Amino acid sequence: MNVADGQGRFIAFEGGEGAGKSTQSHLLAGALRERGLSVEVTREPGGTPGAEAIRQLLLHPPDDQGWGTPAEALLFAAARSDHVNQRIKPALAEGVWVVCDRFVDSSRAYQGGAGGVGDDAIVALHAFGSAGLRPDLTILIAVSEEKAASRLQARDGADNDAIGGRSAEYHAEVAAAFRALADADPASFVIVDGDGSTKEVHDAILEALETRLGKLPG
Ligand code: T5A
Repeated sequence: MNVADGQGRFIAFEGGEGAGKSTQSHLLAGALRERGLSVEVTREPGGTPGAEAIRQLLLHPPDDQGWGTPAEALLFAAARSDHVNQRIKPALAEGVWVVCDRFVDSSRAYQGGAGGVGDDAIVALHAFGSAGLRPDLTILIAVSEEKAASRLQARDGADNDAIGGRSAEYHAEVAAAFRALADADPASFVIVDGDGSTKEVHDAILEALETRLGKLPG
């Protein structure tokens, strides 16, 4: 398969906090642009004004009680619906590549898995809100707990949002849920080792992308 066919592709990055998703999203977008492709980088929750407003509510809830997991799942799904319909689908329709820092598999791992809402509920919300849109490829960046913790400590110190600040057990369940999703659906996912240097991880991502989607131009 040749990806220089003028059609957009939808690439999502997944993984826990500090895995390097945001860093690698921008590096991948740069590499694709160098090859003459038109690329948009976006993120979840967020990516549109409405979804960015919901992001604030989710990561900084208005009261100490925070959201219950079902409400949290609904808010993520609402943000995603807006993002998909206002931004992702129109970009893909114009032949633009969309590189997204987190997508529905984050809801499946956090709210569905670690939060206990269950996968069926998340998939049903996604079917309703976003017509079940799946990325062409989901890149799961897997890092050791120690690496992620030391990167986050170096960047954020003790600063945390409402979800990032949850217990180590919660985050271990998230990591296990991501791994289980990827193992169950190898056609959708590629798992990349994120423990190496930024360049090593970037090179591994480019190689995986070409193996799975086809040779890039240039
Ligand atoms: N969430 C999200 C849900 O619960 N359900 C959902 O459906 C969705 C969509 C979002 C939160 O919401 C939750 C998950 C999250 O808790 P966020 O801030 O958007 O929050 O996402 P985070 O994953 O928390 O973002 P992070 O920035 O913490 O993680 P990244 O993007 O994986 O990491 P990145 O690239 O910013 O790198 C972190 C630090 O490490 C360095 C970077 O320079 C940076 O300082 N770094 C490296 N250092 C050495 N070697 C490397 N290879 C490095 N790669 C990065």
